[in-house]
Amino acid sequence: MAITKFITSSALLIALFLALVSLGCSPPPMKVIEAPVPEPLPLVEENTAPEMVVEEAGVMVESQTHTVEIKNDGFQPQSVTITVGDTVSFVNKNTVSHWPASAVHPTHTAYPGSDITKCSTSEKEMIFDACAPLKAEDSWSFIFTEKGSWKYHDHLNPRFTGTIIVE
Ligand SMILES: [Cu+2]
Repeated sequence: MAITKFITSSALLIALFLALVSLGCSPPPMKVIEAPVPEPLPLVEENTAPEMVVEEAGVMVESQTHTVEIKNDGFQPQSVTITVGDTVSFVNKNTVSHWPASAVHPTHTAYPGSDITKCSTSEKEMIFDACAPLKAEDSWSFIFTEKGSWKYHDHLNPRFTGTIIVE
């Protein structure tokens, strides 16, 4: 009788141990018995949610938008100092079209990654180049991610120039 009991309880313990090992749990057996199996699911959700919130909050809080107007005598103001991650919005306040783009005319390659030949590709959203004329009251925005002093011009009227200083 005693041997049978011993074997039965040993078998139970082994079965418990195997179940725990297969669950990947390391805490003492007594506590794990109380913990139901579906516990890990909420933990995964909790780990994902805060990361997304932090990213969104970081972008929302730190970036600013600066406006450069394009008038019949050029860009106003001609020089703007911004912080990395800030946006510059170019607004055409003239009656004719303008096309803000990175120096140097006509290749537009001064700003890292920019090149007028990318205007016909999917990379056009990533470059300091409007890639098209802005009509009156149209605007075009670019987020500056590279520190430096970046000269630009109006591709339709290259004597109009300006500088964005990114700190
Ligand atoms: Cu140009």
